[in-house]
Amino acid sequence: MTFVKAACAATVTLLILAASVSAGDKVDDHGESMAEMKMVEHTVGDLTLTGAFARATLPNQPVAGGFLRITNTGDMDDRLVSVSASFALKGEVHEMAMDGDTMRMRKLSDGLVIPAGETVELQPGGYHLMFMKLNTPLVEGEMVDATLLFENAGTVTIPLAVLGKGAKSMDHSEHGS
Ligand SMILES: [Cu+2]
Repeated sequence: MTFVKAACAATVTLLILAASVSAGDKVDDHGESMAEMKMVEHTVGDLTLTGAFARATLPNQPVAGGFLRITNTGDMDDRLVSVSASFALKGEVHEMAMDGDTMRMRKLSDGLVIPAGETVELQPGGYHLMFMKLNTPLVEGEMVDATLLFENAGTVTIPLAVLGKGAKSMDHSEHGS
């Protein structure tokens, strides 16, 4: 499972980068570079969201995945209930799970719990945002907004950096530039 190890290494790097950003930093314009995006964090209630990205899509590709890290600094569990975006008619929260010998994704009907004091990764091969019935392709290098609804923290709209089709985390963005 070399992929898992690689993902963990990326997590450590990103957490170090994230730690250098003061808690009050909020970036609302979409002009930041990809390098700066790695350090951007958005806060809503007790939640801190970092490293948000989506994968570029081919024309007519009906779905796209979205990924980010969610840290709950509070002492109460929260729950990612739903996701929406203007570029897709429908958004869902998905997980990957074994179905017999096959890895499949499926909708988390009850949402994704973000336990108090913990960090949950939405990453390729695991939990992810699923954007369906896209009305426009996602183009590498662009930024797109997605709106997340949390049970306690409420609603937050964050920019997703659109990375290459094989991107596994924000850490891989340098390879395309
Ligand atoms: Cu999915």
